[in-house]
This record gives sequence, structure tokens and C-alpha cells, in this order.
Amino acid sequence: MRLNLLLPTSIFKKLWTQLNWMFLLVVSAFLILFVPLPLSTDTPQERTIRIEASSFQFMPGEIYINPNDRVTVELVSTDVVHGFSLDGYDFELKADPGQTAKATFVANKAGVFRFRCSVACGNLHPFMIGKLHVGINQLFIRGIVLGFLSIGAAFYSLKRNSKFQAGLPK
Ligand SMILES: [Cu+2]
Repeated sequence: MRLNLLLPTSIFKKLWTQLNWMFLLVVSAFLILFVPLPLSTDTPQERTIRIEASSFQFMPGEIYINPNDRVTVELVSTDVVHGFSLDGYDFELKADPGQTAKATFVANKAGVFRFRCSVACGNLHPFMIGKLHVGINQLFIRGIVLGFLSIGAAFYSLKRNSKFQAGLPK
């Protein structure tokens, strides 16, 4: 008799704390995803980046800059005609063999952008791709923190469940 009365309320209580806990988890996940992080405080600078294009790669293939940097790209082609087209920016260059093409843009968008060759230069042309990193990769950091949160939550809920089961009247 006593057990019958006790069992439903204790389950209800457990459910309630579980819900609270889920709510907390969801809120913290949202915070991790959407709270604005202070962007890099580095003052924007003027920089010149020399990129060597040859079949079928860019050297360097990865470029790291800060937001709002004023970037002059010097595209040097060492063999055939190559292009340089930057995703997310309206920026394009074309360099003739042995020549240097030059243009400037302001990196006013943060994130990771691909740049690719825009001139069909051979069979591996589609794979002639590089990456421009503008500022720290916020998405990456958020992803890592979120990953830690979910691992922590998984462990916590495992622990809770085993306690709950151990505490159940037999
Ligand atoms: Cu190409």
C-alpha cells in the first residue's frame, strides 16, 4: 500500500528533475551556439600574399588572415594560365604563364572560404582548391565546446540512471 503511493510520486519527481536538467542542457547548448564571441582584437593590417599557382595546386594552399585586413593577392603562374576565384567574395584573378596578376580586397567577412582555380587548366583542375581563413574559426570552437557538453551530459545521465535504478524499490 505504502509502496504504491510512494512509487508514482518518486517517479514524477525524477521525471521533473530530468526535465529541468534537459532544459538546462538545451539552454546551455543554445548559449554555446549563439552567444557572440569577442572577435580577434588584432587591428586590421595591410598585407600582401604571394600565391604560386601551378598545375594543380596553390602554394600556399592555406592562408590565415584577420578580419578586415586589406589583402593584396599576387598570383604567380609558373606553368599554364591559372585563375584565382575566392568563394564568398567577389574576387577573381587570372595569371598568364610566368606573369603575376595583382588585386586587393578587404576581408570584411569572417569564416573559412575556398579559393579555386577559375581557368580550366588540365584534368586535375577541379581539385585545384585552397582555403582562406579569416579570423578564428568560431564554428569550430563552438563545435568543440558543444562536443564536450554532450559527452559530459552523456556521462552524467549514465550516472544518474544507474543511481536511479539502484534506488528503485525491489
Ligand atoms: Cu585550373
